[in-house]
Amino acid sequence: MLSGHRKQLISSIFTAALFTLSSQSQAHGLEPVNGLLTPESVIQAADGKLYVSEINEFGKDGDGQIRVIDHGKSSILVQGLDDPKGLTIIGTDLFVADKSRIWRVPLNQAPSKAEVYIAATEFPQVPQFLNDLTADANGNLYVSDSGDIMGTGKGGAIYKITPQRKLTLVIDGKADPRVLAPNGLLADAKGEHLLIVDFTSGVLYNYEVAGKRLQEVASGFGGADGIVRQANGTIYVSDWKNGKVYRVENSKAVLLKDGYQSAADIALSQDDHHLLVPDMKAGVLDVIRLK
Ligand SMILES: [Ca+2]
Ligand SMILES: [Ca+2]
Repeated sequence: MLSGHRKQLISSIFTAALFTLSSQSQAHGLEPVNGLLTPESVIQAADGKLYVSEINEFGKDGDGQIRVIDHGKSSILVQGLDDPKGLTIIGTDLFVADKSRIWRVPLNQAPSKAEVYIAATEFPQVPQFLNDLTADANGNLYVSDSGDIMGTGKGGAIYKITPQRKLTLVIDGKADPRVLAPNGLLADAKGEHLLIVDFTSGVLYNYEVAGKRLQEVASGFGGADGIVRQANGTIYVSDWKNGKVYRVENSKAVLLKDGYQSAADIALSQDDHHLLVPDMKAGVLDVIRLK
């Protein structure tokens, strides 16, 4: 038999454990967020903070910004950007693709300041629509230029930028006519393969960098936007045009969730089991629990 005192102690330990569990899930801030200003992309840092790129008015320069959501508390990290889109983190630096240039925002400095990392003139041709960013484990950045995405739907390219800031063309429509308006990118750790989704064709490709081989993985992703891959290998792709998110299964697009106005550049949470979906036109960041 337990004494009354002991029972009470055990019960408070149990309560404390429950409280810790619930505050840990809140600590990740993984609740849907409303009132965002045309959010395009999201990323969760190792410390749990969420960074969201906000285009604000599309085509208007200077009103774009990066929002940070820390334990559910929202604030503006940097302002004065144009139409910021893809985000990636290397070490303590946040990189942002913004129309024709790439910004670097050191996250270990306060107040935060965006500096131009790669200017428009450093590309072999001035980018028309820089879109997604990804990084490999060696610190190389990859960026997609979706070209004339809103017009002819082609003219895109993908570039690689080394940690020494050397920029090279990876692939474009001249090298392979299937490259139309590349949008979502995902590099593997060694930078040997790139997953690419094309906004115009809705096709998901695997690009073998050394062999320069572009292979179709699956199709039917509509106005394909973001790509992520869970640790177990499952790939998810968002469809901006049709407001849907798909899982890739046996080389097929299998619907995971629909009903968004425009499912933009998705991200995985640090725990690998939540999909973060910026619904650009709705101004909402949604959270989908994954298996
Ligand atoms: Ca803008
Ligand atoms: Ca995108």
